[in-house]
Amino acid sequence: MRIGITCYPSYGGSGVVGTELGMELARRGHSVHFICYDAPFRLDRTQTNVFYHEVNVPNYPLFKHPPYLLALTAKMLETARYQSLDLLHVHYAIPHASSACLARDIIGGGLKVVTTLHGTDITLVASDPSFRDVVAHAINESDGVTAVSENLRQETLRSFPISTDLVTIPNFVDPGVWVRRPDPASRARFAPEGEKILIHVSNFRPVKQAGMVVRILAGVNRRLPGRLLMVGDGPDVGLAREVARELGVDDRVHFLGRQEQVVEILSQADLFLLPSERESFGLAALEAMACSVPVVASRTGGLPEVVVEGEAGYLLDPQDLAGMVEAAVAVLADPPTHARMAEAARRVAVTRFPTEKIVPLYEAFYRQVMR
Ligand code: GMT
Repeated sequence: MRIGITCYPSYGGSGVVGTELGMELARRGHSVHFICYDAPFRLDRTQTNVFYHEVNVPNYPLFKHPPYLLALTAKMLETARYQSLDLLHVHYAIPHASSACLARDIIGGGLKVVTTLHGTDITLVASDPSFRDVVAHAINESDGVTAVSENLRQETLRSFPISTDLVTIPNFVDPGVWVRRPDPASRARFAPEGEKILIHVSNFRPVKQAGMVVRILAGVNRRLPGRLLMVGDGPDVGLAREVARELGVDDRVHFLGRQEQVVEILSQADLFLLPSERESFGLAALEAMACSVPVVASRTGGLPEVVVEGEAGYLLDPQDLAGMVEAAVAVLADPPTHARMAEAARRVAVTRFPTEKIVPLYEAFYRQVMR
């Protein structure tokens, strides 16, 4: 098939999923054309069957806001025409699905649109009443729509006037890439012998509760010595630093910023923390699990579909700080419990969410949409 993929190229789960999916489809022989305003950060542009088409947004003194939606539509149209695309697969409804539907309507038949909903496009952005009908229209006008968890599928059906089928296709992880590679020298750089390593990876948006992550570390530290690695960047890094200073644990929290080699860092960690207010799936938790890192997270959104409770970790109410501290200590303080959960985390990740099982679901879905 000849497939156009649009996703946000910056750090964020939906961009990662769109990019990894496109590269895997290319490995499977499809021609994959990325249509984005920048090259996605995980994209290998030298890979066979992978092409990149940059969206150039015109600027003119009259425009207070550059017309991204229309620039994207124009690039989709051009790419679909000259590369004879069969379908456009857009990740994140806003505004990608609207652009794709418009491009298809201009072409007038043949081209299909598949939209994948990732979460905040539905739960946060689209809950603004003025966006609601626009997003619902883009979903209803798509030729096929997927959601990354059953919870997100249900929530979309509850919150929007949807007249089309939504199919759940979960996110995935490559078990050969995301695998624990212990390295005592690297571990020693983060924590002295005998101390536990907790880790959080995110874009530090308010929904991730980065301050709460630091509070959990402080609570754990009252019971056993531990360090916290904060990987990623975003608006709440400053807040998390402030909480660390207030609680007197700033020398125990390492802000590592954006990292390319996340597997290496996860491989040294003992516990992953994700106390988000909402999380439609929790790709970062899945990647940690694949690296045999148990998870303490919020019981919210799609997380219960990923982190099997009591096996791969523990889930608590997003505001239950004491409960999260207790759960973290329960995993960290007892080596047999930790070993059992680390093993289960890896097993769940590689048996339920491996690339080789999930990507064929997208291929089958494309075939169904094309029919
Ligand atoms: O987490 C974010 O704020 C970014 C967002 C995105 O679209 O990049 O992530 C969403 O999509 C990911 C990939 O499907 C999911 O793993 C995340 O759970 C989801 N984030 C939220 O629902 C908050």
